[in-house]
Order: sequence, then structure tokens, then C-alpha cells
Amino acid sequence: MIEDTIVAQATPNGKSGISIVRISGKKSLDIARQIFLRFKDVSNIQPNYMYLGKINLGDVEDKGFCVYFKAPNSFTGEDVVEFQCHGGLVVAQKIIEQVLSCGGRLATAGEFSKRAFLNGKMSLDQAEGVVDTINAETENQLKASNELTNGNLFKLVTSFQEKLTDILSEIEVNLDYPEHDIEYETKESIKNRLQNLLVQVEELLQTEQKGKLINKGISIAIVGKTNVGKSSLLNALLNYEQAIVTDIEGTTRDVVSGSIEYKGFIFNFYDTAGIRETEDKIESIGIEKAKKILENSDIVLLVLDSSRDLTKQDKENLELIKNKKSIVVLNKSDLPAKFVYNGESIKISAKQKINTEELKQKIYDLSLDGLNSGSQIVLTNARHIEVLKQAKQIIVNTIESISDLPLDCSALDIKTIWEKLGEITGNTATEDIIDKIFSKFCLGK
Ligand SMILES: Nc1nc2c(ncn2[C@@H]2O[C@H](COP(=O)(O)OP(=O)(O)OP(=O)(O)O)[C@@H](O)[C@H]2O)c(=O)[nH]1
Ligand SMILES: [Mg+2]
Repeated sequence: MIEDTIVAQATPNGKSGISIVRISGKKSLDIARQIFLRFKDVSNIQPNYMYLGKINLGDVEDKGFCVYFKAPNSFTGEDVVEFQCHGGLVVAQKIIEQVLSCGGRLATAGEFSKRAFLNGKMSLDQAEGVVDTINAETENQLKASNELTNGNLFKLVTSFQEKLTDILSEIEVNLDYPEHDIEYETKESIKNRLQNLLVQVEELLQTEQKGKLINKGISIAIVGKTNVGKSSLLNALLNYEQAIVTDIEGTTRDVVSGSIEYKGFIFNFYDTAGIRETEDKIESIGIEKAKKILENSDIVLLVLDSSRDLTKQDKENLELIKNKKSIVVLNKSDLPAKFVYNGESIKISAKQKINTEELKQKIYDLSLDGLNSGSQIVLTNARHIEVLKQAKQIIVNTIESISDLPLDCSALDIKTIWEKLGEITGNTATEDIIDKIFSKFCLGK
């Protein structure tokens, strides 16, 4: 049972129109009566109504709003009071001091959400969705977090658990009536049902790669020999002059990066040193870096200068990108072409910004190629992915061993899968896991 009443500022510290201070716990209303002058002598304060009045800040007062949310109809499931006061550094701080002097204590990071979870207002994955919503920087990140806060992952995982519960009851029946000797049929039926579950779990896990792109963005290496227009291309894609461009070969030596958002994804571009034979020590290091970036990127743009003949170096570079998701970019298409490239490519002019939008679309299509699965939910949370992978492994092992094991042993395995899945929604998560998750939340949430 949670006894104490906690307080924290729910808005960031700084100059702003308003700040919000949130109190949660048994003493919330008592404390509000002592601080919010209008509540002092009112016996029936209406929940969910916003009252305008004076807030006692010690030696001074401020005018602001106060709302009372009566348990269990509040964010935390407890009595909650929220003050909307003037923003800035002082007022909210003064309210907090008043609350502390009336018997409240400062909330720790994520403590409001933890109470909401412990009081059954939301599941663990829903609470994690709230954090992801706060941290979202792109529309796609927001969409992914919506799937969590709306309870869609919760529903799916719960449906997996229900399937397991059904299997367990089937086993129970068989164990209770062993004289019927239907063990073989039961095992076959359980195997099939576990196979079905496995397919669903795998379908969900297939979204991991897309989730990574949503979370971390798409890393795009711009590579090629010297002077083909790599830095010009970076600048054209970013729409500002990030990298130095000259007609001198070997202008770029270190990696120059920049990001844009395209259709809800972050594109992280890396312009690199032109690849060529060189004695120059600094340039050689730059070229080594370029090759590393090429290796580690999601997409490679290999730039060729179509206004000059294709060289041995270009051909070697084409070899380098063979096993990567890549796009051959024929740059300087504003000038007459000196060669015909037979493979798949896109003609652009970085200098004149011709076809650069089409190139972005091509990058987008190629990044998502093969990643769109039937699942509406996209896994973006590393913890959920890890737990699901572990659950998948136990399902695989259970299917493999079921023919050779007595049914009650398989029942234990199936219970283990159920418990593993419960770690996602929190119904079997240990206190350690719960504490770790909520400690990553921000203060006041
Ligand atoms: N006509 C024309 N010139 C271009 C185009 N793109 C780049 N250039 C020119 O080509 C030269 C080299 O451009 P950069 O962008 O510095 O080439 P780079 O590949 O980064 O070169 P390094 O950093 O030396 O490897 C510059 O003079 C650019 O103005 C283009 O689309 N058309
Ligand atoms: Mg350059």
C-alpha cells in the first residue's frame, strides 16, 4: 500500500506562460486546502473542475488554477491535485516547498507513472509508450509510441498469453483423465497451437529492423572517387552548405554529416573522402574512414561523374558496394554524358539540384524494401524485443521437446513462456525490472 504523498513539477524549469505542479497521494486534497486559499472552507470540492484562485507561496501569493482528480479517476489512480501557476523559476518551486512543508515529499523520476502502473491504471508497456511519446522527435516515432499507449501491444501479448492458457487447460484435461489415453493427439494439437503462436511472435519480431530505422534514423553513406560531387550532393540534400566544395581533388578528408527528416524518418547523411590511391597520410586515414562508414551504413550512395569517362577507380568502387543496399548516382547530368551506365541508377545534378527529391524517395523506398510486414505494431523498444526473442526461443524448444517429454513437463515449459511474455506487460515483471524501467522516466512523469 502506497502511503505517502508525492509532488513534482510536471513542466520543464524555465520561463514559460505556465508551469504545472502535480501532487499525488492520500494527503493531496488536505495539502491543497492549505495552499489553495479558495479550497480552505469549501467542504465539497468538485473533482475534475478547474478552480481559479490564490495560491499561498509563503510570504507571497500568486493567482492560478487548481484541479482535483478523485481516486481512482486520475493518472496515478490516487487522489491527485494539479496546480497551473505562472511559469518561470520561482512560483512552481515555491508551491513545491509549501507542499513539502504540509507533509508531501519530492517524487523520484517516473514515480507518478510507477504508481499508475502499480494501481493498475496502465500496463508496463503502456507506461513505456508514454515515455516514448515524450521523447518522440518524428511522426513515425510518435506513431510507434501510440501503438503502446493505445494498448495495442498489450492486447496482442495478452492474446498470446490467452492462447497459452487454453493449451494449459487442454493439458489439464488430459492429465485429469489419463485413462482416455489421448496423449499423442493432445501433443500433436499442442504442437500445432504452439506453431501458430510462433508464427505470430515471429511476425512481430520481423518489425525490429523497421523499428530501428524509426528510432535511430537511416544512415546513408555518400561515397565515390574524388571530385565526383559527393559534398555538393550532401549540401543539395540538406539544403544548406554543410561541406566544403571545390574543384580540387581530395577536398573532403574527414567525414561530414548532416540530417533531414523525410516522410517521418530521420535521414543521417555521411559525406566522405573521395576514394583514390594517395601517398597523403591524412587523406589515407580519411579514405579508411570512408570505407568504414560505407560498411556500417544502411544505404550507400555511390556517386559517379557522368560528365567524365568511367575509371578503374569507379569500377573498384562499384565492387565495394556489391553486398550493400545501394544506389548508383550519376551526378553532373547537367553536362553531356560520357558513358552509358547499364545497371540501375539515378541521374541527378547536385549543383543544379535536379532530381534530388527523387533521390530521397529512392532512398526511402530502398530502406523500407522488404521491411513492411503484416504487423501494424512496429517494435521500437529494445526491452520488448529482447523479451520476445527469449519467449520465441522457449516456444521453439518446447515444440522440439514435446514429443519426448511427459505432458506435465511441457506444461511447465508453457507456463515459462506465459511468464516470459508477462514481462512485457508487467504482469510477471520483477520489482527490479519495474524499478529500472521507471528510473529512466523524467521527473514529474
Ligand atoms: N556541372 C556540375 N558540376 C558539379 C556538380 N556537382 C559538383 N560539381 C562540381 O564538381 C566539383 C567537385 O565537387 P565536390 O562536391 O567538392 O566533389 P567531391 O566528390 O566532394 O570531391 P572530394 O571531396 O574531393 O572527393 C566542384 O567544382 C563542383 O562545383 C554537378 O551536378 N554539375
Ligand atoms: Mg567532398
